[in-house]
Amino acid sequence: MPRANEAIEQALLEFADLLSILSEDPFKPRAYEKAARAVGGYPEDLTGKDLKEILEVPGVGKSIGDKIHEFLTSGTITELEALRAQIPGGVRDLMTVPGLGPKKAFALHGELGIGSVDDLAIAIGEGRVAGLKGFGPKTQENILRGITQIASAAGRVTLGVAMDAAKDVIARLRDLPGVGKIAYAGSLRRMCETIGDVDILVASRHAAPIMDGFVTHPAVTRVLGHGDTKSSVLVEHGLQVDLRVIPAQVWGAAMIYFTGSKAHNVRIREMAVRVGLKLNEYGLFDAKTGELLAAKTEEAVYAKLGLPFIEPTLREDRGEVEAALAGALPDLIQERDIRGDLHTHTDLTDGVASLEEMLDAAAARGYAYLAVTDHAPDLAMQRMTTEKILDQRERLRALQPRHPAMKLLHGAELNIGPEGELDWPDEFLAGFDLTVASVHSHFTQSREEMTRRVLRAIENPHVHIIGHLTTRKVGGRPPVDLDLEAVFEAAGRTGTALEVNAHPDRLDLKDEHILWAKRHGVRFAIDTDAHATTHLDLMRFGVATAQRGWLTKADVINAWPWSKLERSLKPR
Ligand code: DGT
Ligand code: CA
Ligand code: CA
Ligand code: ZN
Repeated sequence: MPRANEAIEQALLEFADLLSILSEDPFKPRAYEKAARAVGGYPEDLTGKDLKEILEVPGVGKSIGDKIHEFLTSGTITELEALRAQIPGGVRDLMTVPGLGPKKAFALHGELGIGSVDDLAIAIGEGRVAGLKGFGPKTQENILRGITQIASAAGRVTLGVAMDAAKDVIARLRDLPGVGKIAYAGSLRRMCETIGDVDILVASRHAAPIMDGFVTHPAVTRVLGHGDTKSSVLVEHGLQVDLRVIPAQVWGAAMIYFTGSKAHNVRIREMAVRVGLKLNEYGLFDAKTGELLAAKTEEAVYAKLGLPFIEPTLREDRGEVEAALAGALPDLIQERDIRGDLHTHTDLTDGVASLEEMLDAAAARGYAYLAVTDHAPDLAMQRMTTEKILDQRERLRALQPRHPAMKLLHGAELNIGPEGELDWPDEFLAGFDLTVASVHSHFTQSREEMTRRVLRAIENPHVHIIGHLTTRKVGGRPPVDLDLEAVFEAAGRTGTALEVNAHPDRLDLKDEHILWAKRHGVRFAIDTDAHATTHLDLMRFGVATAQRGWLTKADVINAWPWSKLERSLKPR
Protein backbone atom coordinates (compact mmCIF):
# COMPACT_ATOMS: atom_id res chain seq x y z
CA MET A 1 0.00 0.00 0.00
CA PRO A 2 1.19 3.58 -0.53
CA ARG A 3 2.28 5.33 2.66
CA ALA A 4 -0.43 7.02 4.70
CA ASN A 5 1.77 10.13 4.86
CA GLU A 6 0.81 11.42 1.42
CA ALA A 7 -2.93 11.13 2.12
CA ILE A 8 -2.47 12.94 5.45
CA GLU A 9 -0.40 15.63 3.75
CA GLN A 10 -3.24 16.21 1.26
CA ALA A 11 -5.86 16.36 4.00
CA LEU A 12 -3.83 18.84 6.07
CA LEU A 13 -3.11 21.02 3.03
CA GLU A 14 -6.81 21.14 2.28
CA PHE A 15 -7.43 22.01 5.92
CA ALA A 16 -4.95 24.90 5.59
CA ASP A 17 -6.61 26.08 2.39
CA LEU A 18 -10.07 26.07 3.89
CA LEU A 19 -8.85 27.79 7.05
CA SER A 20 -7.25 30.55 5.04
CA ILE A 21 -10.66 31.32 3.55
CA LEU A 22 -12.78 30.82 6.62
CA SER A 23 -10.63 32.14 9.45
CA GLU A 24 -9.08 35.53 10.10
CA ASP A 25 -6.02 34.08 11.76
CA PRO A 26 -3.16 34.11 9.20
CA PHE A 27 -0.87 31.87 11.30
CA LYS A 28 -3.14 28.90 11.84
CA PRO A 29 -3.23 27.89 8.15
CA ARG A 30 0.56 28.19 8.01
CA ALA A 31 0.87 25.80 10.96
CA TYR A 32 -1.23 23.23 9.09
CA GLU A 33 0.74 23.73 5.92
CA LYS A 34 4.01 23.25 7.73
CA ALA A 35 2.72 20.13 9.49
CA ALA A 36 1.44 18.78 6.14
CA ARG A 37 4.88 19.15 4.58
CA ALA A 38 6.51 17.60 7.63
CA VAL A 39 4.27 14.53 7.43
CA GLY A 40 4.83 14.22 3.67
CA GLY A 41 8.59 14.34 4.16
CA TYR A 42 8.67 12.13 7.26
CA PRO A 43 10.77 9.06 6.49
CA GLU A 44 8.55 6.63 8.42
CA ASP A 45 5.11 5.51 7.30
CA LEU A 46 2.56 6.75 9.87
CA THR A 47 0.16 3.85 9.21
CA GLY A 48 -0.82 2.28 12.54
CA LYS A 49 1.13 4.78 14.68
CA ASP A 50 -0.31 5.96 17.98
CA LEU A 51 -0.62 9.58 19.09
CA LYS A 52 2.68 9.58 20.94
CA GLU A 53 4.55 8.43 17.84
CA ILE A 54 2.67 10.93 15.67
CA LEU A 55 3.79 13.79 17.92
CA GLU A 56 7.39 12.93 17.08
CA VAL A 57 6.88 14.40 13.59
CA PRO A 58 8.42 17.88 13.67
CA GLY A 59 5.85 20.68 13.56
CA VAL A 60 3.02 18.42 14.72
CA GLY A 61 1.49 19.53 18.04
CA LYS A 62 -1.35 18.08 20.06
CA SER A 63 -4.20 19.58 18.05
CA ILE A 64 -2.89 18.56 14.62
CA GLY A 65 -1.65 15.25 16.06
CA ASP A 66 -5.20 14.41 17.19
CA LYS A 67 -6.49 15.08 13.70
CA ILE A 68 -3.83 12.87 12.12
CA HIS A 69 -4.70 10.13 14.58
CA GLU A 70 -8.38 10.47 13.72
CA PHE A 71 -7.52 10.27 10.03
CA LEU A 72 -5.43 7.12 10.55
CA THR A 73 -8.14 5.35 12.53
CA SER A 74 -11.27 6.52 10.67
CA GLY A 75 -10.05 7.69 7.27
CA THR A 76 -11.46 11.18 7.78
CA ILE A 77 -11.18 14.30 9.95
CA THR A 78 -14.48 15.53 11.41
CA GLU A 79 -13.34 19.15 11.54
CA LEU A 80 -12.21 19.01 7.92
CA GLU A 81 -15.64 17.75 6.88
CA ALA A 82 -17.20 20.63 8.84
CA LEU A 83 -14.99 23.17 7.06
CA ARG A 84 -15.81 21.64 3.69
CA ALA A 85 -19.51 21.98 4.43
CA GLN A 86 -19.09 25.74 4.96
CA ILE A 87 -17.83 26.38 1.42
CA PRO A 88 -20.37 26.45 -1.37
CA GLY A 89 -19.75 23.70 -3.91
CA GLY A 90 -19.52 26.25 -6.73
CA VAL A 91 -16.66 28.07 -5.04
CA ARG A 92 -14.78 24.83 -4.50
CA ASP A 93 -15.22 23.97 -8.16
CA LEU A 94 -13.89 27.37 -9.25
CA MET A 95 -10.87 26.96 -7.00
CA THR A 96 -9.75 23.96 -9.05
CA VAL A 97 -8.64 26.41 -11.75
CA PRO A 98 -4.87 26.93 -11.37
CA GLY A 99 -4.18 30.50 -10.29
CA LEU A 100 -7.73 31.14 -9.07
CA GLY A 101 -7.50 31.64 -5.30
CA PRO A 102 -10.30 31.52 -2.72
CA LYS A 103 -10.89 35.28 -2.71
CA LYS A 104 -11.48 35.55 -6.44
CA ALA A 105 -13.56 32.36 -6.45
CA PHE A 106 -15.83 33.82 -3.76
CA ALA A 107 -16.19 37.07 -5.72
CA LEU A 108 -17.16 35.27 -8.94
CA HIS A 109 -19.62 33.07 -7.10
CA GLY A 110 -21.09 35.76 -4.84
CA GLU A 111 -21.32 38.67 -7.27
CA LEU A 112 -21.93 36.96 -10.60
CA GLY A 113 -23.48 33.71 -9.47
CA ILE A 114 -20.86 31.67 -11.35
CA GLY A 115 -20.89 28.15 -9.96
CA SER A 116 -18.72 26.01 -12.24
CA VAL A 117 -15.60 26.12 -14.38
CA ASP A 118 -17.72 25.80 -17.54
CA ASP A 119 -19.87 28.78 -16.46
CA LEU A 120 -16.73 30.76 -15.82
CA ALA A 121 -15.32 30.18 -19.32
CA ILE A 122 -18.64 31.28 -20.81
CA ALA A 123 -18.88 34.35 -18.56
CA ILE A 124 -15.38 35.49 -19.56
CA GLY A 125 -16.25 34.94 -23.22
CA GLU A 126 -19.34 37.10 -22.84
CA GLY A 127 -17.39 39.86 -21.13
CA ARG A 128 -19.38 39.59 -17.91
CA VAL A 129 -16.33 39.10 -15.71
CA ALA A 130 -14.61 42.25 -16.99
CA GLY A 131 -16.87 44.46 -14.86
CA LEU A 132 -15.70 42.85 -11.62
CA LYS A 133 -13.05 44.60 -9.54
CA GLY A 134 -9.68 42.83 -9.75
CA PHE A 135 -10.48 41.00 -13.00
CA GLY A 136 -8.55 42.99 -15.62
CA PRO A 137 -7.64 41.56 -19.04
CA LYS A 138 -4.42 40.03 -17.70
CA THR A 139 -6.23 38.21 -14.91
CA GLN A 140 -8.91 36.95 -17.29
CA GLU A 141 -6.25 35.70 -19.65
CA ASN A 142 -4.55 33.82 -16.81
CA ILE A 143 -7.81 32.25 -15.75
CA LEU A 144 -8.50 31.10 -19.30
CA ARG A 145 -5.05 29.58 -19.52
CA GLY A 146 -5.73 27.76 -16.26
CA ILE A 147 -9.00 26.40 -17.63
CA THR A 148 -7.30 25.14 -20.79
CA GLN A 149 -4.76 23.43 -18.62
CA ILE A 150 -7.37 21.57 -16.60
CA ALA A 151 -8.89 20.29 -19.82
CA SER A 152 -5.59 19.02 -21.21
CA ALA A 153 -4.55 17.41 -17.91
CA ALA A 154 -7.90 15.68 -17.45
CA GLY A 155 -7.54 12.00 -16.72
CA ARG A 156 -3.76 12.11 -16.39
CA VAL A 157 -1.61 11.98 -13.27
CA THR A 158 1.92 13.16 -12.51
CA LEU A 159 4.92 10.92 -13.04
CA GLY A 160 5.40 10.66 -9.26
CA VAL A 161 1.88 9.41 -8.60
CA ALA A 162 2.06 6.87 -11.44
CA MET A 163 5.48 5.60 -10.33
CA ASP A 164 4.24 4.97 -6.78
CA ALA A 165 1.21 3.07 -8.10
CA ALA A 166 3.31 0.98 -10.49
CA LYS A 167 5.85 0.06 -7.83
CA ASP A 168 3.06 -0.92 -5.48
CA VAL A 169 1.42 -3.25 -8.02
CA ILE A 170 4.73 -4.74 -9.16
CA ALA A 171 5.86 -5.39 -5.58
CA ARG A 172 2.80 -7.52 -4.99
CA LEU A 173 2.82 -9.41 -8.29
CA ARG A 174 6.54 -10.14 -8.27
CA ASP A 175 6.23 -12.83 -5.61
CA LEU A 176 3.35 -14.71 -7.22
CA PRO A 177 4.22 -18.18 -8.52
CA GLY A 178 4.99 -18.30 -12.24
CA VAL A 179 5.99 -14.65 -12.53
CA GLY A 180 9.21 -14.34 -14.52
CA LYS A 181 10.17 -10.90 -15.72
CA ILE A 182 7.93 -8.01 -14.67
CA ALA A 183 8.28 -4.37 -15.69
CA TYR A 184 6.36 -1.22 -16.44
CA ALA A 185 6.31 0.02 -20.04
CA GLY A 186 4.39 2.88 -21.75
CA SER A 187 4.77 6.55 -20.95
CA LEU A 188 5.93 5.65 -17.43
CA ARG A 189 9.01 3.87 -18.75
CA ARG A 190 9.67 6.82 -21.05
CA MET A 191 9.31 8.97 -17.90
CA CYS A 192 6.85 11.42 -19.44
CA GLU A 193 5.74 14.26 -17.18
CA THR A 194 2.14 13.05 -17.04
CA ILE A 195 0.84 9.52 -17.39
CA GLY A 196 -2.48 8.52 -18.91
CA ASP A 197 -2.35 4.92 -17.74
CA VAL A 198 0.27 2.54 -16.38
CA ASP A 199 1.18 -0.43 -18.60
CA ILE A 200 2.71 -3.43 -16.84
CA LEU A 201 4.07 -6.52 -18.60
CA VAL A 202 4.67 -9.91 -17.01
CA ALA A 203 6.43 -12.85 -18.64
CA SER A 204 4.69 -16.06 -17.61
CA ARG A 205 3.09 -19.22 -18.93
CA HIS A 206 0.32 -19.22 -16.33
CA ALA A 207 -1.61 -15.99 -16.65
CA ALA A 208 -4.72 -16.84 -14.64
CA PRO A 209 -3.33 -16.67 -11.08
CA ILE A 210 -1.45 -13.47 -11.96
CA MET A 211 -4.61 -11.84 -13.28
CA ASP A 212 -6.44 -12.91 -10.12
CA GLY A 213 -3.69 -11.45 -7.91
CA PHE A 214 -3.81 -8.23 -9.90
CA VAL A 215 -7.55 -7.54 -9.79
CA THR A 216 -7.72 -8.35 -6.06
CA HIS A 217 -4.83 -6.03 -5.17
CA PRO A 218 -5.89 -3.93 -2.14
CA ALA A 219 -5.13 -0.69 -4.03
CA VAL A 220 -7.70 -1.51 -6.72
CA THR A 221 -10.83 0.65 -6.56
CA ARG A 222 -12.54 -0.77 -9.65
CA VAL A 223 -11.98 -3.65 -12.07
CA LEU A 224 -12.49 -2.49 -15.65
CA GLY A 225 -11.65 -5.77 -17.34
CA HIS A 226 -10.46 -9.23 -16.25
CA GLY A 227 -9.29 -11.27 -19.22
CA ASP A 228 -7.00 -14.20 -20.01
CA THR A 229 -3.94 -12.19 -20.98
CA LYS A 230 -4.98 -8.60 -20.27
CA SER A 231 -6.72 -6.96 -17.32
CA SER A 232 -7.36 -3.33 -16.42
CA VAL A 233 -8.15 -1.75 -13.08
CA LEU A 234 -8.47 1.68 -11.50
CA VAL A 235 -6.43 2.60 -8.43
CA GLU A 236 -6.16 5.80 -6.35
CA HIS A 237 -6.46 9.14 -8.20
CA GLY A 238 -8.62 7.33 -10.79
CA LEU A 239 -5.43 6.03 -12.40
CA GLN A 240 -5.85 3.09 -14.79
CA VAL A 241 -3.37 0.22 -14.68
CA ASP A 242 -3.22 -2.29 -17.56
CA LEU A 243 -1.55 -5.65 -17.02
CA ARG A 244 -0.54 -7.94 -19.89
CA VAL A 245 0.89 -11.42 -19.52
CA ILE A 246 3.11 -12.53 -22.39
CA PRO A 247 5.39 -15.50 -23.18
CA ALA A 248 9.00 -14.93 -22.12
CA GLN A 249 10.26 -15.64 -25.66
CA VAL A 250 8.68 -12.42 -26.97
CA TRP A 251 9.59 -10.18 -24.01
CA GLY A 252 11.81 -7.81 -26.00
CA ALA A 253 9.37 -7.27 -28.85
CA ALA A 254 6.50 -6.71 -26.42
CA MET A 255 8.57 -4.27 -24.33
CA ILE A 256 9.44 -2.24 -27.42
CA TYR A 257 5.83 -2.22 -28.59
CA PHE A 258 4.24 -1.30 -25.27
CA THR A 259 6.93 1.19 -24.28
CA GLY A 260 6.20 3.25 -27.37
CA SER A 261 5.94 5.98 -28.03
CA LYS A 262 3.50 5.29 -30.78
CA ALA A 263 5.45 7.69 -33.00
CA HIS A 264 8.70 5.83 -32.31
CA ASN A 265 7.02 2.49 -33.05
CA VAL A 266 5.68 3.78 -36.34
CA ARG A 267 9.17 4.92 -37.35
CA ILE A 268 10.88 1.63 -36.66
CA ARG A 269 8.04 -0.38 -38.16
CA GLU A 270 8.41 1.61 -41.40
CA MET A 271 12.14 0.89 -41.32
CA ALA A 272 11.35 -2.80 -41.04
CA VAL A 273 8.87 -2.73 -43.92
CA ARG A 274 11.37 -1.02 -46.20
CA VAL A 275 13.78 -3.96 -45.88
CA GLY A 276 11.17 -6.70 -46.22
CA LEU A 277 10.57 -7.27 -42.51
CA LYS A 278 7.51 -7.12 -40.29
CA LEU A 279 7.59 -5.80 -36.72
CA ASN A 280 4.87 -6.17 -34.10
CA GLU A 281 4.51 -6.98 -30.39
CA TYR A 282 5.32 -10.65 -31.10
CA GLY A 283 8.62 -10.10 -32.82
CA LEU A 284 10.51 -9.11 -35.94
CA PHE A 285 9.72 -11.41 -38.87
CA ASP A 286 10.72 -11.98 -42.46
CA ALA A 287 7.68 -10.61 -44.26
CA LYS A 288 7.78 -13.25 -47.02
CA THR A 289 8.59 -16.46 -45.16
CA GLY A 290 7.16 -15.46 -41.78
CA GLU A 291 10.37 -16.63 -40.12
CA LEU A 292 10.93 -15.13 -36.64
CA LEU A 293 14.20 -13.16 -36.61
CA ALA A 294 14.24 -11.61 -33.13
CA ALA A 295 11.89 -11.18 -30.15
CA LYS A 296 13.54 -12.18 -26.90
CA THR A 297 15.32 -8.97 -25.95
CA GLU A 298 14.96 -5.36 -27.01
CA GLU A 299 18.63 -5.32 -27.96
CA ALA A 300 18.15 -8.25 -30.33
CA VAL A 301 15.17 -6.64 -32.05
CA TYR A 302 16.92 -3.30 -32.47
CA ALA A 303 20.08 -5.05 -33.67
CA LYS A 304 18.23 -6.92 -36.43
CA LEU A 305 16.88 -3.54 -37.54
CA GLY A 306 20.46 -2.28 -37.73
CA LEU A 307 20.08 -0.10 -34.64
CA PRO A 308 21.81 0.08 -31.26
CA PHE A 309 19.66 -0.07 -28.12
CA ILE A 310 17.71 3.18 -27.79
CA GLU A 311 17.01 4.38 -24.23
CA PRO A 312 13.26 4.53 -23.46
CA THR A 313 13.53 8.21 -22.49
CA LEU A 314 14.58 8.98 -26.08
CA ARG A 315 11.79 7.08 -27.83
CA GLU A 316 9.68 10.04 -28.89
CA ASP A 317 10.57 10.27 -32.58
CA ARG A 318 12.55 13.42 -31.96
CA GLY A 319 15.45 12.35 -34.15
CA GLU A 320 16.60 9.36 -32.06
CA VAL A 321 16.21 6.90 -34.95
CA GLU A 322 18.29 9.06 -37.29
CA ALA A 323 20.90 9.57 -34.56
CA ALA A 324 20.99 5.84 -33.88
CA LEU A 325 21.51 5.08 -37.58
CA ALA A 326 24.33 7.62 -37.71
CA GLY A 327 25.95 6.23 -34.55
CA ALA A 328 25.33 9.62 -32.93
CA LEU A 329 23.05 8.81 -29.99
CA PRO A 330 23.96 10.95 -26.98
CA ASP A 331 25.76 9.23 -24.11
CA LEU A 332 22.88 10.05 -21.75
CA ILE A 333 23.41 11.24 -18.21
CA GLN A 334 22.61 8.52 -15.63
CA GLU A 335 21.62 8.84 -11.99
CA ARG A 336 24.96 7.33 -10.96
CA ASP A 337 26.73 10.25 -12.68
CA ILE A 338 25.20 12.76 -10.26
CA ARG A 339 27.77 13.85 -7.67
CA GLY A 340 25.71 16.23 -5.59
CA ASP A 341 22.52 18.23 -5.15
CA LEU A 342 22.82 22.00 -5.48
CA HIS A 343 19.37 23.12 -4.32
CA THR A 344 18.15 21.90 -0.91
CA HIS A 345 16.35 23.34 2.12
CA THR A 346 16.46 22.79 5.86
CA ASP A 347 14.13 23.62 8.74
CA LEU A 348 15.76 27.03 8.95
CA THR A 349 13.13 27.96 6.36
CA ASP A 350 10.40 25.69 5.01
CA GLY A 351 12.28 22.39 4.99
CA VAL A 352 11.33 19.80 7.58
CA ALA A 353 14.74 18.24 8.28
CA SER A 354 17.56 19.80 10.27
CA LEU A 355 20.87 20.77 8.69
CA GLU A 356 22.51 17.72 10.27
CA GLU A 357 19.82 15.37 8.94
CA MET A 358 20.05 16.74 5.42
CA LEU A 359 23.84 16.37 5.40
CA ASP A 360 23.66 12.81 6.72
CA ALA A 361 21.08 11.86 4.09
CA ALA A 362 23.16 13.39 1.28
CA ALA A 363 26.29 11.64 2.55
CA ALA A 364 24.38 8.34 2.61
CA ARG A 365 23.77 8.80 -1.12
CA GLY A 366 27.51 8.99 -1.62
CA TYR A 367 27.51 12.59 -2.81
CA ALA A 368 30.81 14.37 -3.30
CA TYR A 369 29.22 17.74 -2.54
CA LEU A 370 25.97 19.26 -1.33
CA ALA A 371 24.73 22.84 -1.39
CA VAL A 372 22.33 23.98 1.33
CA THR A 373 20.24 26.75 -0.19
CA ASP A 374 17.58 27.98 2.20
CA HIS A 375 15.22 30.78 1.21
CA ALA A 376 16.41 34.39 1.37
CA PRO A 377 14.71 37.30 3.23
CA ASP A 378 12.57 38.71 0.41
CA LEU A 379 10.30 35.67 0.61
CA ALA A 380 8.83 37.29 3.71
CA MET A 381 6.83 34.35 5.04
CA GLN A 382 10.04 32.34 5.50
CA ARG A 383 11.36 34.93 7.98
CA MET A 384 14.97 34.57 6.93
CA THR A 385 17.43 37.16 8.20
CA THR A 386 21.05 37.98 7.45
CA GLU A 387 21.95 36.94 10.97
CA LYS A 388 20.25 33.57 10.66
CA ILE A 389 21.91 32.67 7.39
CA LEU A 390 25.37 33.68 8.65
CA ASP A 391 24.79 31.58 11.73
CA GLN A 392 23.87 28.67 9.47
CA ARG A 393 27.08 29.19 7.52
CA GLU A 394 29.10 28.83 10.73
CA ARG A 395 27.22 25.69 11.71
CA LEU A 396 27.78 24.23 8.24
CA ARG A 397 31.50 24.96 8.35
CA ALA A 398 31.69 23.34 11.78
CA LEU A 399 30.02 20.21 10.41
CA GLN A 400 32.48 19.84 7.51
CA PRO A 401 34.89 17.58 9.48
CA ARG A 402 32.04 15.11 10.04
CA HIS A 403 31.81 14.69 6.25
CA PRO A 404 35.36 14.29 4.99
CA ALA A 405 34.19 12.83 1.65
CA MET A 406 31.57 15.47 0.92
CA LYS A 407 32.29 19.13 0.22
CA LEU A 408 29.68 21.24 2.04
CA LEU A 409 28.58 24.33 0.16
CA HIS A 410 26.80 27.20 1.83
CA GLY A 411 24.27 28.79 -0.46
CA ALA A 412 20.88 30.43 -0.62
CA GLU A 413 17.87 30.39 -2.86
CA LEU A 414 17.55 34.04 -3.78
CA ASN A 415 14.32 35.66 -4.91
CA ILE A 416 14.34 37.37 -8.26
CA GLY A 417 12.29 40.47 -7.48
CA PRO A 418 9.85 42.09 -9.92
CA GLU A 419 12.66 44.24 -11.37
CA GLY A 420 15.23 41.46 -11.30
CA GLU A 421 16.68 42.67 -8.01
CA LEU A 422 17.98 40.15 -5.46
CA ASP A 423 17.75 39.88 -1.68
CA TRP A 424 21.22 41.08 -0.79
CA PRO A 425 23.83 43.45 -2.30
CA ASP A 426 26.62 41.95 -4.41
CA GLU A 427 29.22 42.16 -1.63
CA PHE A 428 27.08 39.94 0.54
CA LEU A 429 26.23 37.55 -2.29
CA ALA A 430 29.94 37.09 -2.90
CA GLY A 431 30.16 35.39 0.49
CA PHE A 432 28.12 32.37 -0.61
CA ASP A 433 29.73 29.31 -2.14
CA LEU A 434 26.81 28.98 -4.52
CA THR A 435 23.48 30.69 -5.16
CA VAL A 436 20.27 29.64 -6.85
CA ALA A 437 17.96 32.48 -7.93
CA SER A 438 14.27 31.84 -8.57
CA VAL A 439 11.02 33.63 -9.31
CA HIS A 440 8.63 33.20 -6.36
CA SER A 441 6.21 36.09 -6.87
CA HIS A 442 4.63 38.44 -9.44
CA PHE A 443 3.94 35.50 -11.76
CA THR A 444 1.63 37.45 -14.04
CA GLN A 445 4.02 40.11 -15.32
CA SER A 446 4.05 40.75 -19.05
CA ARG A 447 6.49 38.86 -21.23
CA GLU A 448 8.73 41.94 -21.55
CA GLU A 449 8.83 42.58 -17.79
CA MET A 450 9.37 38.94 -16.90
CA THR A 451 12.11 38.47 -19.49
CA ARG A 452 13.96 41.63 -18.40
CA ARG A 453 13.67 40.48 -14.80
CA VAL A 454 15.10 37.01 -15.40
CA LEU A 455 17.84 38.28 -17.73
CA ARG A 456 19.04 40.63 -15.01
CA ALA A 457 19.42 37.71 -12.61
CA ILE A 458 21.21 35.62 -15.25
CA GLU A 459 23.67 38.46 -15.90
CA ASN A 460 24.47 38.83 -12.20
CA PRO A 461 27.91 37.26 -11.72
CA HIS A 462 26.95 36.10 -8.22
CA VAL A 463 24.08 33.96 -9.47
CA HIS A 464 25.15 30.43 -10.41
CA ILE A 465 21.84 28.68 -11.09
CA ILE A 466 18.37 29.86 -12.08
CA GLY A 467 15.86 27.70 -10.16
CA HIS A 468 12.67 26.32 -11.77
CA LEU A 469 12.74 28.88 -14.59
CA THR A 470 9.11 28.84 -15.71
CA THR A 471 7.60 28.21 -12.21
CA ARG A 472 4.98 25.94 -13.76
CA LYS A 473 3.40 23.13 -11.72
CA VAL A 474 2.56 19.99 -13.69
CA GLY A 475 -1.22 19.94 -14.07
CA GLY A 476 -1.36 23.08 -11.90
CA ARG A 477 0.10 26.57 -12.14
CA PRO A 478 0.77 27.64 -15.75
CA PRO A 479 4.29 28.73 -16.73
CA VAL A 480 5.18 32.41 -16.59
CA ASP A 481 5.36 34.27 -19.88
CA LEU A 482 9.01 34.45 -20.95
CA ASP A 483 11.04 35.00 -24.10
CA LEU A 484 12.81 31.66 -23.72
CA GLU A 485 15.02 32.20 -26.76
CA ALA A 486 16.49 35.33 -25.12
CA VAL A 487 16.84 33.61 -21.75
CA PHE A 488 18.61 30.56 -23.20
CA GLU A 489 20.93 32.75 -25.24
CA ALA A 490 21.92 34.71 -22.13
CA ALA A 491 22.36 31.60 -20.01
CA GLY A 492 24.54 30.02 -22.68
CA ARG A 493 26.63 33.17 -23.04
CA THR A 494 27.14 33.83 -19.30
CA GLY A 495 27.50 30.23 -18.13
CA THR A 496 24.72 30.68 -15.58
CA ALA A 497 23.25 27.19 -15.20
CA LEU A 498 19.54 26.52 -15.64
CA GLU A 499 17.94 24.13 -13.22
CA VAL A 500 16.17 20.94 -14.12
CA ASN A 501 14.01 20.81 -11.00
CA ALA A 502 13.51 17.12 -10.29
CA HIS A 503 10.32 17.34 -8.26
CA PRO A 504 7.67 15.45 -10.28
CA ASP A 505 5.21 18.28 -9.62
CA ARG A 506 7.60 20.74 -11.29
CA LEU A 507 9.98 19.12 -13.82
CA ASP A 508 11.06 22.63 -14.75
CA LEU A 509 12.85 22.99 -17.18
CA LYS A 510 10.88 20.37 -19.05
CA ASP A 511 12.21 18.12 -21.79
CA GLU A 512 11.48 20.32 -24.83
CA HIS A 513 12.92 23.38 -23.12
CA ILE A 514 16.07 21.44 -22.26
CA LEU A 515 16.55 20.44 -25.90
CA TRP A 516 16.05 24.03 -26.94
CA ALA A 517 18.40 25.45 -24.28
CA LYS A 518 21.07 22.89 -25.10
CA ARG A 519 21.28 24.28 -28.61
CA HIS A 520 22.47 27.54 -26.99
CA GLY A 521 25.23 25.75 -25.09
CA VAL A 522 23.44 26.13 -21.77
CA ARG A 523 24.73 24.29 -18.68
CA PHE A 524 22.23 22.57 -16.43
CA ALA A 525 21.95 21.68 -12.75
CA ILE A 526 19.64 18.76 -11.91
CA ASP A 527 18.38 19.52 -8.41
CA THR A 528 15.71 18.10 -6.15
CA ASP A 529 14.85 21.34 -4.30
CA ALA A 530 14.53 18.91 -1.36
CA HIS A 531 12.48 20.09 1.61
CA ALA A 532 12.95 16.74 3.39
CA THR A 533 15.56 13.99 3.42
CA THR A 534 13.22 11.72 1.43
CA HIS A 535 13.07 14.27 -1.39
CA LEU A 536 16.72 13.65 -2.25
CA ASP A 537 15.45 10.46 -3.92
CA LEU A 538 13.48 12.53 -6.45
CA MET A 539 16.77 12.99 -8.32
CA ARG A 540 15.81 10.09 -10.61
CA PHE A 541 12.93 12.09 -12.08
CA GLY A 542 15.23 15.01 -12.80
CA VAL A 543 17.77 12.75 -14.46
CA ALA A 544 15.05 11.12 -16.57
CA THR A 545 13.80 14.53 -17.67
CA ALA A 546 17.36 15.51 -18.54
CA GLN A 547 17.63 12.32 -20.59
CA ARG A 548 14.44 13.27 -22.40
CA GLY A 549 16.27 16.51 -23.19
CA TRP A 550 19.25 14.51 -24.56
CA LEU A 551 21.71 15.70 -21.88
CA THR A 552 25.07 14.06 -21.25
CA LYS A 553 27.12 14.37 -18.10
CA ALA A 554 29.21 17.11 -19.68
CA ASP A 555 26.08 19.29 -19.84
CA VAL A 556 25.25 18.91 -16.15
CA ILE A 557 27.34 20.83 -13.62
CA ASN A 558 26.45 18.57 -10.71
CA ALA A 559 27.81 15.60 -12.63
CA TRP A 560 31.19 17.33 -12.71
CA PRO A 561 33.95 16.52 -10.24
CA TRP A 562 34.26 19.09 -7.45
CA SER A 563 37.48 20.56 -8.85
CA LYS A 564 35.74 21.45 -12.12
CA LEU A 565 32.56 22.68 -10.46
CA GLU A 566 34.63 24.81 -8.06
CA ARG A 567 36.36 26.58 -10.94
CA SER A 568 33.03 27.31 -12.59
CA LEU A 569 31.66 28.91 -9.43
CA LYS A 570 34.24 31.70 -9.36
CA PRO A 571 32.61 35.03 -10.19
CA ARG A 572 32.83 35.78 -13.89
P1 DGT B 1 -0.29 7.40 -21.91
O1 DGT B 1 -0.80 6.13 -21.35
O2 DGT B 1 -1.31 8.22 -22.59
O3 DGT B 1 0.47 8.20 -20.90
O4 DGT B 1 0.78 7.05 -23.05
P2 DGT B 1 1.35 5.63 -23.51
O5 DGT B 1 2.49 5.92 -24.44
O6 DGT B 1 1.64 4.77 -22.34
O7 DGT B 1 0.17 5.05 -24.40
P3 DGT B 1 -0.78 3.77 -24.22
O8 DGT B 1 -0.95 3.36 -22.81
O9 DGT B 1 -2.01 4.12 -24.98
O10 DGT B 1 -0.04 2.64 -25.04
C1 DGT B 1 1.17 2.08 -24.55
C2 DGT B 1 2.09 1.86 -25.70
O11 DGT B 1 1.53 0.90 -26.60
C3 DGT B 1 2.29 3.09 -26.56
O12 DGT B 1 3.32 3.92 -26.05
C4 DGT B 1 2.69 2.47 -27.88
C5 DGT B 1 1.90 1.21 -27.91
N1 DGT B 1 0.70 1.42 -28.74
C6 DGT B 1 -0.55 1.64 -28.32
N2 DGT B 1 -1.36 1.79 -29.37
C7 DGT B 1 -0.61 1.66 -30.48
C8 DGT B 1 -0.86 1.72 -31.87
O13 DGT B 1 -1.99 1.92 -32.31
N3 DGT B 1 0.20 1.55 -32.71
C9 DGT B 1 1.45 1.34 -32.25
N4 DGT B 1 2.45 1.18 -33.11
N5 DGT B 1 1.73 1.29 -30.95
C10 DGT B 1 0.72 1.45 -30.08
CA1 CA C 1 0.10 4.12 -20.82
CA1 CA D 1 -2.37 1.51 -21.74
ZN1 ZN E 1 13.81 25.80 -3.38
